[in-house]
Amino acid sequence: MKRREFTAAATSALTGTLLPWPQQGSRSRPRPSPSQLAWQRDEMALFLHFGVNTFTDREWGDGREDPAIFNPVGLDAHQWARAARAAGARALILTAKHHDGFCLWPSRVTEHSVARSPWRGGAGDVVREFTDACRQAGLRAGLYLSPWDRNAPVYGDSPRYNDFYCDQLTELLTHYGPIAEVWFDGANGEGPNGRRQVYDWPRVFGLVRRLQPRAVMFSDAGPDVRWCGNEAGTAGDPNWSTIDPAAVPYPGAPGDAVIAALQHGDPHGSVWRPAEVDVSIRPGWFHHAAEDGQVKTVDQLTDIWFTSVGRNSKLLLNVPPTRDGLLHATDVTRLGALRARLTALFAEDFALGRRVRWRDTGPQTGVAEIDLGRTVSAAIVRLGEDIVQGQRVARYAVQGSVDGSWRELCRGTTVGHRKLDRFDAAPVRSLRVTVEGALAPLPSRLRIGVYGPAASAVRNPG
Ligand code: FUL
Repeated sequence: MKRREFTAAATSALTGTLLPWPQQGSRSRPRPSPSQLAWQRDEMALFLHFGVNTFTDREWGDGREDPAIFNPVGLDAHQWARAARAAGARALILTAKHHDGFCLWPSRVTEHSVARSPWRGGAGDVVREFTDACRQAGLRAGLYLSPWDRNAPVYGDSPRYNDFYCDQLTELLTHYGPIAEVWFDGANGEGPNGRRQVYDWPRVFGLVRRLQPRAVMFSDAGPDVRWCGNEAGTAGDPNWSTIDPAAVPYPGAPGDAVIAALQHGDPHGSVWRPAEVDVSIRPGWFHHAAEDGQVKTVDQLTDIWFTSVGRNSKLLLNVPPTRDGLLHATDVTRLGALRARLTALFAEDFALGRRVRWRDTGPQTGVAEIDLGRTVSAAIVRLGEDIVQGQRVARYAVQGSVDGSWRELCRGTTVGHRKLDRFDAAPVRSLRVTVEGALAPLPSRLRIGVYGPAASAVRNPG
């Protein structure tokens, strides 16, 4: 499908128009690799933006920062890991190097690093403390290595910088044990010599694959996990985990069609490349004391959960360490409160253990009915496909009834790993889920859960 056709299809799906879904052999549908599957099943990771910007109060450093400013005297990576666990996150990603080029580990190919800072007498290594703490806490560790480097003199001198960048990647991927995710952002500005770099992405991707074959690589262009197209916490709807690789040719590729492809994926895409939703708990990515009063509320974070994890994405929630090297108390409390809210919301699945009666209504459509055994107040429906087999559902509707007269509770497009719908609380005794369209026959039934309204769930965390 060409880009324009895809955009039209996505728009049409958004407005609810019936789309003629072409039949495809189920064998030809892309499926996730074991690493992509593990990545998605984690559902949430924390993102840690930390570096010289933490000390200059900036979001983007210019590469001329003095390493002497980096001195997070109270740094305790175990505190980061504890907060991640309390939030229910299963992985953490650290900015080993941001655009300013300052390395949080003692890189051998530059002096612009922790080795020139007063922290731990110049003998410290944040990447080491971070990866050790993750491992001890049973969390997966990921690293962000900004391709854009405003300090490296060879930046813009393309072959030399590509060597330099691959040397840094090699250090990170060979000295710190298993790395679960390597994060490439799309920013690509000028270096200190005013020149722009031409990155050698095939070489970079090949190197990661060789050194850490189990790691997933994130970028606009994957290859394993794609950016969702915004930093607001919102995946697209629909959201296919498949995409046409030609739609986003390289990280940072501009244009509305690129953003649409990142948001929605492509039902006919030839590769499995699910979306990751990166968003900060604060206005900025780095910690700024002036933003301590602007930490997102539990309601806002819960909304983000529904528009990310609840739309077949993984949530990468940024929680930046302060100059002390610790997560701020407000952020830590908020993370714990988010987990408590989610636990309360999903405490009781009224459909659990109830018999699901499926009826095929066509080669790719079907209806499920569940008698809940009693009348409940329903407010959330959770659907899930067995994505080991790929993603197929394109359109569905959910109805509820108390006495045989059905009323629609919600409807939607894609499902994938997890789809969450909220609606005004309604009394429901029987639930009906109709798959109105799918790309291919469903290899297995949808997982269906139904939950009560937020207010009562919070009052009775159960
Ligand atoms: C972007 C960067 O420019 C921001 O500073 C931040 O790191 C964000 C996650 O990625 O490309």
